[in-house]
Amino acid sequence: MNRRKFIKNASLTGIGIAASSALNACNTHSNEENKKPLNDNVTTLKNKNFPISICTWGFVNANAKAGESLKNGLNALDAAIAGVAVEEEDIRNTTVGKGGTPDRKGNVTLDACVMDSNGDCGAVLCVENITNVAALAKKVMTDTPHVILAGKGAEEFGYSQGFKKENLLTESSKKALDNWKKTSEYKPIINIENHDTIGMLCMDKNGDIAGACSTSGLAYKMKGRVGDSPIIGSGLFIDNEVGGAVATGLGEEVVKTVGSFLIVELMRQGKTPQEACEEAIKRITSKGDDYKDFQIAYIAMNKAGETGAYCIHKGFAMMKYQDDKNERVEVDYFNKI
Ligand code: SD4
Repeated sequence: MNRRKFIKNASLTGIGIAASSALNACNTHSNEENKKPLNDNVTTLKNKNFPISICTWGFVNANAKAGESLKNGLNALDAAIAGVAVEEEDIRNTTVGKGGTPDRKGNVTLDACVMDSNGDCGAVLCVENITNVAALAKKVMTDTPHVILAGKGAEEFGYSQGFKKENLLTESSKKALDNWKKTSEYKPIINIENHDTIGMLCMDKNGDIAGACSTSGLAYKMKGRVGDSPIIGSGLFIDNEVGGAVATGLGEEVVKTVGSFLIVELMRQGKTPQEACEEAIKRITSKGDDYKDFQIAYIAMNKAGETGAYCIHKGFAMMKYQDDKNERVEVDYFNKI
């Protein structure tokens, strides 16, 4: 059995991963063999149906911005960052960027990450006073020796790179927090409270895939809480040989199954983006009944430009830009009862 067939046949178990790493470490094959994609199942660029942009929830303007940027020749990463910036700058969106809902002490703290088609990535965690945190995550990737910067360090780095200091807490967020404090009941309401994190996947004119994810996290979270959105592999993962995935919803549960990485690996094994998203949701719902109280949604894209999405509860939609059309796609869900 050759190396690629062996990896394809190995499931996502410790043995599969360990064997893959070991084989990588002591590979005796030629360099040409090493350059080939690990997965023969993934159709590569068969139909030139890109550029494509998809994003979580109904962010028409953000997805249009990304799609049109791609059409004008922008690369996948910068298009995704331009797309999510639309929501980061919109104070009406209370779960991303400026105007984001604060933690229970009144601090608006933002999380974001980006990943490009070379497999490089950057992330910022728990950042205050800077609106465009996905762009800041790219700066961490390109202008530091690190992948992640958190809190004050990320903020100070942002100012050194020319990012503006802004007050992200709006009057209406302040009022909403005062209202919440009357009961201080921390109970996310499915699809109503805490949704609207933006995760975006773009495929550019060259067929390269990149993505970005940006959020203010869960409303009235504890001070210092970080969710899945800036965690590479959980909130976002890209492998340009295979595809990409992003998550939205209760981050604690996404992190426990490393959801976006899982979806990309399932696509590597031959699943369609739709099948991979469904399997990743089932990993969560099969653990017990807790899923009834929270929402999680995934969207994914493969190298052939196919897309998929799935969620736990009714009410999630994905935006899709392709062939000059920017459409809202209602997403199928697990909990039909
Ligand atoms: C988080 N996943 O911080 C984010 C929240 C979210 O839609 O996606 N809301 O857990």
